[in-house]
Amino acid sequence: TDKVAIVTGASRGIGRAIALLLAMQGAKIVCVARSADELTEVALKTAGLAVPADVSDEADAQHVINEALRQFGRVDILVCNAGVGSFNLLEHFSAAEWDQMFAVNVKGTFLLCKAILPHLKAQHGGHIIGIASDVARRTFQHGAAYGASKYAQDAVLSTLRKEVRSFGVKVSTIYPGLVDTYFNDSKPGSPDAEKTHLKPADIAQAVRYVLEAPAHVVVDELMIHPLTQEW
Ligand code: NJP
Repeated sequence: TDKVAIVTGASRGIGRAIALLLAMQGAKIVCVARSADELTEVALKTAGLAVPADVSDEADAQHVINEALRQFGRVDILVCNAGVGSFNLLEHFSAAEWDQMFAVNVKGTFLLCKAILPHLKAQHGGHIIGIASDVARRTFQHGAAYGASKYAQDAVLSTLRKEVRSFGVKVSTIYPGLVDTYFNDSKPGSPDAEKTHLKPADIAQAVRYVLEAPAHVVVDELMIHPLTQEW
């Protein structure tokens, strides 16, 4: 493939694995996250472009699209993966934590999609992939803010799917269970995680599967869990 793919949250975890796999398949990658050093390392590994940006900032989101188009002349794939989560009883959440989760997970997805859409519509094709969460489909204790943000992100993506299909643009949403990453200040790589968590590369394979659907097929939703996870 000679496609151009923007991957948000590419500095580590799931986004990094997606960037590496798509690059191995020949795609040109635009790596987006706030941490410039880690991003540069991933951009080097993928022979791609690093665009440090905060996805929750409207000017930054537009800058990402402008840089991608300036460098590569087109964009085919947008992976909205950047996300944050913290967990607590509802009464212990600060309003600032609530705002941060909605800013990155919901507004970040909205802003990147909004900025890329004129381009995808004009070229009459493209694929937006959202990394949501299985908690967009269930609630659990300590998950009020994160869960609410993932329900909202899911609503943004499934609304968009209906708005853009007639322009030849696909929207696919992936709903992972537990994945062994730096999410919520975790340290990936513990021996236990082998059984209890998916690997970032498992989600990258799911993205690949979704992207490989024939032109007339769209995978709307894909739920993926470790075999050991009850949900
Ligand atoms: O987490 P982590 P994951 N602007 O912490 C970036 C979902 N998910 O890979 O900006 C731009 O290793 C951050 O980069 P930096 C989850 O909700 C996960 O697990 O440099 N980028 C880093 O690259 C999320 O949507 C699990 O700090 C921003 C990346 O996001 C997605 O998977 C389960 C940013 C986070 O990497 C990837 O998370 C599930 C901003 N403002 C869904 N803020 C799971 N791990 O178990 C953060 O169901 N980033």
